[in-house]
Amino acid sequence: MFPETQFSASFSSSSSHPKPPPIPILPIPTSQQLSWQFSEMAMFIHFGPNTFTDSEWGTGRADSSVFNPTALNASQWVRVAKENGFSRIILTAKHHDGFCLWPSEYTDYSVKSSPWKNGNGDVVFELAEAARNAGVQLGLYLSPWDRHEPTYGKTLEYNEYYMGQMTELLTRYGNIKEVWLDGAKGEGEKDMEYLFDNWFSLIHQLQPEAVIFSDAGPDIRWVGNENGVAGTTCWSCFNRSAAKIGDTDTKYSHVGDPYGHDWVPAECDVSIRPGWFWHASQVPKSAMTLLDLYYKSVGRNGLLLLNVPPNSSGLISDEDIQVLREFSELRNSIFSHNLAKNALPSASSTRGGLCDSQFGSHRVLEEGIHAYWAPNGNQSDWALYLNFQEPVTFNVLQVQEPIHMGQRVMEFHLDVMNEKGDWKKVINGTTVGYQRLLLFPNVQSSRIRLVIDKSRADPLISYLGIYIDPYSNLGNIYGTSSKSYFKSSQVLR
Ligand code: FUL
Repeated sequence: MFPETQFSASFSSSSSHPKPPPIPILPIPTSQQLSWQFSEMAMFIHFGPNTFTDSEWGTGRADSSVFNPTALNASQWVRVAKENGFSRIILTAKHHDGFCLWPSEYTDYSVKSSPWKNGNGDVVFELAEAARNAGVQLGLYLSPWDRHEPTYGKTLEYNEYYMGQMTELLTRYGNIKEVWLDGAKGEGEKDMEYLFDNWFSLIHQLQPEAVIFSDAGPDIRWVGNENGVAGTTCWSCFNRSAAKIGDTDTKYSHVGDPYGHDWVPAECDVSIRPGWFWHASQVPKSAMTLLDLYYKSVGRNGLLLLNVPPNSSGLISDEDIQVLREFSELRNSIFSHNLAKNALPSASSTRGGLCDSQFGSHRVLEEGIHAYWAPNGNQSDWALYLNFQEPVTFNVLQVQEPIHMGQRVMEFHLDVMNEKGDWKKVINGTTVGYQRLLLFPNVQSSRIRLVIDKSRADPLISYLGIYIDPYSNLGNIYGTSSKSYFKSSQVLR
């Protein structure tokens, strides 16, 4: 397989018009799903009576008087999110204990019966305002399982109650970008039929820009674990009909489905601490652990939803902020400089021929997914080459597909040319999707190529990046271990 040259390239017909883009392969994302995917990382905020009672699944019997944060500041939550690369923030407006962080008309079990601000406070309002001012997107979690509400278990009454609360949340607080719900429920709890179709239609009607997350979509799916890790193969294609909220086949959710008819990408939720709610006895994960999770979620075509629970004073704790800063510094230090930036790209073929600049290989060095390289049709060999003037050393590969055209790549590998002029395989991958990051021992070369071995349709590649990550210690390709620059929670100091 050789890159095309002026002589081998097939030119488009005599027409003076440029070749149009290829046909997208279905399913493709909606504009709301694309906007969700571009946000890459969201911050989850678990906050409520559990924060004060040292519990995770509140019984719904804790007195409202326990909810009394002394220094709640939603602007601090938003600032921490924004400064550290989270463009979306999702709040537990109501968790399983049924306590509402906004003054719902349909229950007294809420902030209005708490001592906080003498019952005049509204956490959802404060967060919505802070997020709007900072340009951070807002999402809300309204737990279906409600251990306080007496109508829970009665189909009509509770569904009316839930939809009434949903309507309050989606009509009072401006633009909501994500509605989060799940099928979580303790064993032996009351049976309950949720009228999901009615809920989903209402949500989309009231907030047309929102995506709905649950174990089974409809818009965004749970990745199948609470460790923040997507499958090494991770399709955004999925069959909604094969998944059921509260009774998911987690293996199916983890990997997705190359034959799926629906576009339902994976969201990877995980907490910075062992629990979802804040507990005085728990400490945050290290920045290196978060970096590892980043590779395994954002780097596997998912969105990382990282929970950072405020403490009982109503603020995100200093030690969590410190870790988030270090995590952010690590990402900036690795990813702010694409070593491929000045390389000379070429390809096995170009849609419309070499003279067609719209789909040329140089497109893979333009940021974003809208410009992309496309091969000529009816090819069986697909490869992108990067030539460097000097040998480069790297250990991270980034590949992106223009997912608005559908997810295509099924298998690929990266080769580097050695000193003898032979291609040597560095790493294999399966799916790419919005973004694939692969970490491997250091390699050095002045010629590399990305080969697409299998694809659902002509593969399209929108971005190629190579980077050096000196912190994740994998050694180099010659087997000697590279120097570790990092000690737990002491990054870049
Ligand atoms: C689960 C809940 O049961 C946990 O408490 C937490 O909210 C997690 C994000 O979702 O389903």
